[in-house]
Amino acid sequence: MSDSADRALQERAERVMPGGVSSPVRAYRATGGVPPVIASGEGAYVVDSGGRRYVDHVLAYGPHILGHNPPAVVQAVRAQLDHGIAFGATTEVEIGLAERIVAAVASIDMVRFVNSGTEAAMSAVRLARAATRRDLVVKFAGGYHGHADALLAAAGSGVATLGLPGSPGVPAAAVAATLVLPYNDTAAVEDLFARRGEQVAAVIVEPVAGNMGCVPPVAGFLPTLRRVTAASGSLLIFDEVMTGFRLAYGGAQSLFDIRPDLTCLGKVIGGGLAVAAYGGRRDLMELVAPSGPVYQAGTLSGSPPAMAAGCAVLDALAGGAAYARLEKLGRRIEAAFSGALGESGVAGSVNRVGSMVTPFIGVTEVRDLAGAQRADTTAFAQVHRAWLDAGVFWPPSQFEAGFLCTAHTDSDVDRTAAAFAGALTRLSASLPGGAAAR
Ligand code: KE4
Repeated sequence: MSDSADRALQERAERVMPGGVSSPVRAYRATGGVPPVIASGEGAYVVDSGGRRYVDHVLAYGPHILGHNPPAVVQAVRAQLDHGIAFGATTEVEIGLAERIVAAVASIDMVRFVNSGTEAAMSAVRLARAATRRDLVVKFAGGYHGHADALLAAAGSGVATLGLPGSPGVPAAAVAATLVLPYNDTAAVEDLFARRGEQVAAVIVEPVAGNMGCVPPVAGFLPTLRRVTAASGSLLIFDEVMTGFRLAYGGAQSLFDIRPDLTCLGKVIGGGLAVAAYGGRRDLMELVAPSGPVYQAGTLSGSPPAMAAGCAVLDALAGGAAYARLEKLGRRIEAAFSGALGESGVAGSVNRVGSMVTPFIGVTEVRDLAGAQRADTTAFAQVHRAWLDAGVFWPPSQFEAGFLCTAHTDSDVDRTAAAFAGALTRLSASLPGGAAAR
């Protein structure tokens, strides 16, 4: 679509929705330009309102691991719609998705469906605080667990800092019991638990971070979290809203052989419909109302069409072939991005785990938020513009992960990489010595 037509729609949107969007990242404030207004999706592609087609690496920020509108998922949702949309009662399809999740994720004995990752994370934290009768929750700078007040804690200065409100409207009291540590800082975790472990209700962590760009855990980080929480009577919560069923059928936890006490899920388990969940040890989950006193509820939790979508997606993933394909595509795009950086002379690095990938521009190693923030976001914005011009739809922020799906082909990946390489060549020419490593 022409920028002018997109701009007209964007102006219409901005009159009635803050920033013209239903979620901030979609407004392209970090990269500039006019966000395409998307009309449809099919397989690995989206089409904007003017009919222009893009290779899609946003994939709705993770859900579409099979690509858009996979026939089996559409058929399952359509069949469910013929029976009704929502009943305020348990349905067999809901039981079916719960059984699939329990069978797939070793640490999950029971699961509760909610409607967003935010709800999943806030409920898991409430449950952990109730189960341990402690208030202190530890999260990591750059970790995103939705926008519930207690988890919208920004990292203050220093290493282990009490959370600062991450947004106006979040009262200091709401984050007073939220401690923020640097991701991958095993020493800081050891030090905190040596001093205050008995006060910690839970640690909540993305086992592979995806919200500061893709940042894998360093060796020893996750095992240390498991050890110190178990030793101090704290709980370990894996926020697998993004990684769950994306990195492996058993979640990232199966890749790293860690059994958290609670797990948050979302995105993939709903196939693009509004589904998330939290689950874990039976003794903990049976504290959740109505089995126990920990209150949590939701009008549309367990929405039958969404449950049907989730069952169809998990059935398509269960055989494992999808992950082999995603790993092959992931290796291809990672090698192409790294090669392009090397050939261009522009400093940068590529972080990837499975089908989550982020090329960082201007910084040669990213293992935490401070590292990610050293990236050259102006240069990234130029790369993002080049992707859009080349018909590639990539998350509009250096601090987001790009995604692959089973519908991507080698030539789709090559096209994305070629546009990346072209942008770097232009960058290298414009920045003496390329984007200097910082
Ligand atoms: P939602 O409330 O947006 O469904 O999920 C929150 C959430 C929780 N945990 C993790 C690990 C997440 O990645 C998310 C949401 N992810 C972002 C992508 N960075 C959603 C995109 C958006 O906010 O529009």
